[in-house]
Amino acid sequence: MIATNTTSPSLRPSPCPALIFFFRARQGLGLRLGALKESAILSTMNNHQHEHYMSRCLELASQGLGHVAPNPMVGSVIVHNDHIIAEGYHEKYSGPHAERNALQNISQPSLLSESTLYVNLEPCSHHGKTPPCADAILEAKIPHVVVGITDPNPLVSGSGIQRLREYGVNVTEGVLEKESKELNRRFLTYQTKKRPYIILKWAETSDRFLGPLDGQRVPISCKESQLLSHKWRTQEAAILVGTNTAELDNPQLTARLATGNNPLRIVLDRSARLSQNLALFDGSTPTLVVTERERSSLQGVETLSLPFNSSLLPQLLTHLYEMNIASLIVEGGGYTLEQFVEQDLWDEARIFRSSSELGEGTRAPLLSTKLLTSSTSSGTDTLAHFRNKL
Ligand code: AOF
Ligand code: ZN
Repeated sequence: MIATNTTSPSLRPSPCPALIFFFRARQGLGLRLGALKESAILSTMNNHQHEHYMSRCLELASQGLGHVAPNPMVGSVIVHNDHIIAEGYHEKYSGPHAERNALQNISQPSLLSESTLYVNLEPCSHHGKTPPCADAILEAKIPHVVVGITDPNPLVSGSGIQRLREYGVNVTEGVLEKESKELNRRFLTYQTKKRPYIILKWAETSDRFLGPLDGQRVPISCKESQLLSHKWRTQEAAILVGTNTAELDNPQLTARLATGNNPLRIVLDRSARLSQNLALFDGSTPTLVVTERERSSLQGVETLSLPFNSSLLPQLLTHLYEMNIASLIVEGGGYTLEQFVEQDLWDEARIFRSSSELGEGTRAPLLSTKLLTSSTSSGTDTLAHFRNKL
């Protein structure tokens, strides 16, 4: 759905000094000429062009994956006469936002007053780690802004668009809305559900076992799938396993086969029984131990004490939200994955299915085939992708 505004002149906010200057400059003849230019620009822009430039925003934004969380991935392009004259994206957490980066890259500032700025997320209106993007747009005198989706962050939540409109900027909303939501599904879940976006990941045999009954570690997925799962680790803020997996598989849970950041390692250790010698406690990257005990004797780890009852996972997820962790990948084992599935605490599942058979073993969790969204190949494995209802 695409919506374009009309401004409400009765609602004038109290502007900052820079905006007063801009606002005065737009009074009288200047404003009328500006309005003429705006309508000429708008009439020549069609939906197809809007989608074309918005898809470039999404492409730019996606480069922020693994670098900007818990912030959203945002890209922006500035268009003059159907040509991109500047681009930018939110490159790293606490760095400048997409719109400011695009404005920074402009070589002919005189064109801004006849240009359209595209951005896949509503420009912000709050002073966070950076000043409001809506003000930067107003100061640049850009007459038309095209937005993908509104920002659910309660500090913004429509007020960025409202601010632009109040100062006479024409705002078109909802361009590539579905695609914009898809790209920022982690951020949207984190902001609206107050918990990280949860991805379940496992590898199963063709007869749907995770491994043999004796808990021995048997490689199931192929090399390509392993490389892919390391790449996935660089894209999420945290990775979680249960006690048995930590003990029997002794995983490192790092992204060592890929280029990028390691996620925070989280291990459930109800009775604080895990040994200091495990790879998870090698200090190479931070680990959080969740236990029922008041403290654990493990060195060099953070401990979180929670009751291991039916509210363990919701409580843990709330803690992770408070730690600014916007996404979590759960890599096993069977019991832990099952808990997330049973409590319907998952958003996405990525399952590698190999051609090998085990005959017996630990059963893989079962997801409704109605939730299967794609089935592709990954080396010699099949990668099944599931999405939980939104
Ligand atoms: C935008 N453009 O590129 C991004 C936005 O602490 P800060 O200043 O970085 O603000 C973070 C919030 O700003 C974030 O939660 C989201 O609401 C918005 N992110 N907004 O206009 C951007 N990254
Ligand atoms: Zn911003």
